[in-house]
Amino acid sequence: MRVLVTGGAGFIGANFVLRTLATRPEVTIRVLDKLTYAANPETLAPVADRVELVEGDVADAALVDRLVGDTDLVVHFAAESHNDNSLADPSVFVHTNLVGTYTLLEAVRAHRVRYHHISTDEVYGDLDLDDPARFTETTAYNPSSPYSSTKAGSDLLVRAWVRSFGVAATISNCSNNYGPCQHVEKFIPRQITNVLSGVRPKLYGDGRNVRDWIHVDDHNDAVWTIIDKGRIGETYLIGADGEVDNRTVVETILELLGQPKDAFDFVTDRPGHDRRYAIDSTRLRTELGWRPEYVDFRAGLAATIDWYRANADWWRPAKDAVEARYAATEKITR
Ligand code: NAD
Ligand code: TDX
Repeated sequence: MRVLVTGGAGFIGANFVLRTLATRPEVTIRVLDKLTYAANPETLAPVADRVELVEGDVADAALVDRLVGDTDLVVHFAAESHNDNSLADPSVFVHTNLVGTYTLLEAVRAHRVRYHHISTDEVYGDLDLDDPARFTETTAYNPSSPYSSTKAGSDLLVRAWVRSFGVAATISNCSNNYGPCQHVEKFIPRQITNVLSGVRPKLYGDGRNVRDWIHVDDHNDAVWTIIDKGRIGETYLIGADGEVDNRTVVETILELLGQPKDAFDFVTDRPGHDRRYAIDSTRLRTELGWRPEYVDFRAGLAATIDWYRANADWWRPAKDAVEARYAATEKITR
């Protein structure tokens, strides 16, 4: 089976490539990635002789048409993925997340190729801290940021291409991922690498916002479960019952790294900051039989810390530029 993985040099896509090659000998992989600031081709170095890395844009129709015409399956991870960046400059989010997805859909439509669309729980907006509800496949879309609204738009394009043109697609909306090889701009790697660099972790707002954490390998196993067994045209929510507030995450990182639990700073809140995300993944579990392997968040976090400690060469080159970008707008509040 020939698989085209877009965004395969980014965090989740690269983990998908590594895990797929380790577990599925029948699969050959080609990666299409623009190699933006978020990519790190070093992640793919261990499998460089088994993966063809094509540097290019998912919105390049001629290139995408050629690559899609030569594959059995497209798994579309490529995106501009960081909310804070989308507040500073939404334009690339519209280009990659909307025009890029449209371009892929036209190619899979023309070549009648199976397509799996990677999306996020952020399309559903947010929940109050005391709301017992969780997101399901029927929750109404209500995105808050330029990032999440372009992801929501991309999901709707997929649904329309399924219904109008009979494209063979599935969609998954996953909660917050953590694990090895995540860019240091994101919350967990930023705080781990801050502590490893002797810098205090930075908590937005009051630190009470809740995210529903899932290990990247569990996400990627769920993606294969949906590709193997999912119903065409359906959406599946992926989550591992991992709700934790941000302050607890930072305190756990500090504790695991032998620092006082209060050795962090509160900083300016993110504009429009979503309060809470929570996934109900009953459909995926009951219909397709998926279960997460990482059910102990603290243990998964400890393993992730070990990875960042052992792989400073991987993250150090990006760290200073990321912190300089944050420092331009971030003020310590208490
Ligand atoms: P990432 O930012 O780490 O990686 C994105 C990759 O896409 C990078 O390698 C980048 O170079 C590539 N890319 C960007 N623009 C491109 C373009 N125009 N053409 C080709 N390649 C391009 O992102 P991630 O965290 O790995 O997220 C991957 C996917 O998973 C995204 O679709 C994201 O919305 C979704 N998602 C992420 C999370 C999470 O917690 N990180 C949760 C749910 C869903
Ligand atoms: O320094 C920080 N301090 C802080 O308190 C950073 C970078 C973040 N935060 C907070 C904001 C969020 O409440 O931590 C939480 C997680 O932040 P991010 O890592 O930026 O993730 P989030 O905005 O929740 O979005 C992530 O999950 C869903 C991914 O970046 C998206 O691509 C995915 O769709």
